[in-house]
Amino acid sequence: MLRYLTAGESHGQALVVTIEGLPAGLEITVEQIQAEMGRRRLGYGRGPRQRFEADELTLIGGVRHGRTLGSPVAIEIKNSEWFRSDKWHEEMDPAPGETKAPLTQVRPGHADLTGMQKYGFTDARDVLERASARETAARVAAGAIAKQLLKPLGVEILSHVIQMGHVRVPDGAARPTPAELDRVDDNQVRCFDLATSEEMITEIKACAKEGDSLGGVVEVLGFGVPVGLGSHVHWDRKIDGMLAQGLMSIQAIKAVEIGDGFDVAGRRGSNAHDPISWDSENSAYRRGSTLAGGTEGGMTTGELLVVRAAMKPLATLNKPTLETVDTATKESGVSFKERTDVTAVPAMGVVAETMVALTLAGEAQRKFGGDSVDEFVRNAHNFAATL
Ligand code: EPS
Repeated sequence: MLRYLTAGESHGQALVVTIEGLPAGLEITVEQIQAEMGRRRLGYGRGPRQRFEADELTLIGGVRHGRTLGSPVAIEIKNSEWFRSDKWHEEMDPAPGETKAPLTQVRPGHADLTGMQKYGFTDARDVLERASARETAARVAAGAIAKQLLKPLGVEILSHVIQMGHVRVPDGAARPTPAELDRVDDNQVRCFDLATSEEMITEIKACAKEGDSLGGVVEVLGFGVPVGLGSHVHWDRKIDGMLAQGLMSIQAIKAVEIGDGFDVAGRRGSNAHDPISWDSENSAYRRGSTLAGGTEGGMTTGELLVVRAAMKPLATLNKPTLETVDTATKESGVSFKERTDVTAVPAMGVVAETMVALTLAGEAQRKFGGDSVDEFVRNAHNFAATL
């Protein structure tokens, strides 16, 4: 079983992540992890912070001479923001004391108000520092390792943006393959459809001008996923449920779709399922379409995994207009101005890949087991040979 835990606040000194349950002998380097983390900073529409956050990381446990030891892997990611000014040293100081500038005007749509009520805080910063999507940097570090574990099984995971605000790629547009991932990452909005990506950028520019924010939808694709991850036997072992939980846990995600979930709901049964055939050349069963998104009965089918995640427009606006209340005075006003991104949808795709990778890697570990990577891969190959 793969477990991971992140800690750290957006403007604190660092983020940390501990990953437990990795087999020994997995090749890991700082550069590999750094490359994935760099992908998370991509995307037109991010705020100024992404330009100076270097996501400088240190492997502080579980890896020796470029290989995992089977012990927990611990990673620290410094927050460049902390080192840039004294402001955050004072604001986020762990030593006893108090802030001179509590935030009391809560942002609608953010965790601020409910978090303050739940934890008994009078300063929204006590909530928003942890609720911030900065935390996903630590997840992506863990996800880079999960991808590395899936690699010898032949699994590759990628994402692309299919909707930005109201601008959506046309139905039936081509999907990128792993060989085309660079083309996606090179695109300013990580959209594979060039014409649509230009419309998306126009929309972001228009939105930025008005100090507003944009949500959107990403599609995550899993190539080479083994048959039989997850299980039909218990509600909490169903792979689609686990994928949905992983994706819904990403900041600002409000909906998850497996395959063509919402479209399929409106079809007749005779037209809503992926037909099965026998491919005698490769001695394998095939599905003729991807309506089910590569899962049936809570298990992966071995076909292309297709999952989508919808992100709401960020609740922090560069030009606040949303009505809210000051929690100290109970007077109404507009929510406070905080430096922010116009949209984080392109970056969210990389985080969504991470959550899919961590979910699949965890289930692959559960199914194939093994204390070393060799044993894990051998078990997977032995299973595949029985199909
Ligand atoms: C975020 C607001 C912005 C983002 C941040 C998440 O940060 P700041 O307010 O410090 O400029 O840039 O994202 C990251 C720092 C990151 O690494 O993704 C928010 O409110 O969630």
